[in-house]
Amino acid sequence: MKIPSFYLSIILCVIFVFLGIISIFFCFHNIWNYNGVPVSSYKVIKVYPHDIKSYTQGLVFEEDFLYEGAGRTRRRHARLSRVEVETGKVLQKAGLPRKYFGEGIALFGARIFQLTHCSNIGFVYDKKTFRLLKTFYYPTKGWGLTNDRKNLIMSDGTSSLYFIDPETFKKVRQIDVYDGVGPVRGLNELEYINGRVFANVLPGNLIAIIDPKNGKVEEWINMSGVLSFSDRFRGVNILNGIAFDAKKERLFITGKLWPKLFEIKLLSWQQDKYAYIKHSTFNHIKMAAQDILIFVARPIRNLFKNLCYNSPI
Ligand SMILES: [Ca+2]
Repeated sequence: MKIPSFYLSIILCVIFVFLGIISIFFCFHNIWNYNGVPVSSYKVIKVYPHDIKSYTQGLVFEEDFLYEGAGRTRRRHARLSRVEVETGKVLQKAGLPRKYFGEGIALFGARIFQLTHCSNIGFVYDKKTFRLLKTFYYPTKGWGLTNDRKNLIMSDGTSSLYFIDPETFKKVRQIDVYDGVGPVRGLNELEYINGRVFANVLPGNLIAIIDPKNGKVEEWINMSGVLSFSDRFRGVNILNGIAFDAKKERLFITGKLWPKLFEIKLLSWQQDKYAYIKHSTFNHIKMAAQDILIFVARPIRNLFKNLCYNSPI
């Protein structure tokens, strides 16, 4: 039987519309829910300068200043810095010996604690003078660090968070972090905010908001699109700095070698559906466009780099 071309066109149109709807659904289905957990978006409130040579591994805010722990790079030792927020200017610093790769930091009373990646050794400094007071041992890798006013809370790149006594450095307890699917591995930089642990998860652009009593991820923040195309093109690394100004309720975000520090406001799907859809959809489209541009532009840039390198001039 021969199907008339008119009806064939109608059938094809219906199939294409159906496939289009399915594609859109799969593109955006995890905007407001990921692994069975609600996803929040964000809005940038203010942008501040950030040291592009700082391989950020830990970030804390206290009494008008940011404290930043940075890892070792080819040209720089790992270090601890006190930074002016508005200008990004380093006001005070302490370097680690070359053999150590600096990781997460936490402030506790008059002391600053800093982890190292694979050396099983942490450093304790006087907060005012940055004088080294002592070192301490831990058996795991060191990634992120924060505190809940009682214990230090530490991550090691797995799905575990360790609660450590800041006087004896003994483990008090341990929780395993999970979402609706299973364990959440790659927990990295941490920040304790209003009774919850914020942790960025490696790899990706997601920050987990964790209940420290049981390890349950209550919410995700999708940080996609926070860096512009030109900023991402500089060879920046991942998001890895979360700090909170409790007095003014300012949430700061930055990353390894990022040129900017962002003050952001969370946009919850439950609280403001319109703002959430507007911002998260825009950020997803911006991120996808940036990825395509970078995918196309990088080989072209590398080609010109090689031409310059081979030039006799
Ligand atoms: Ca932090």
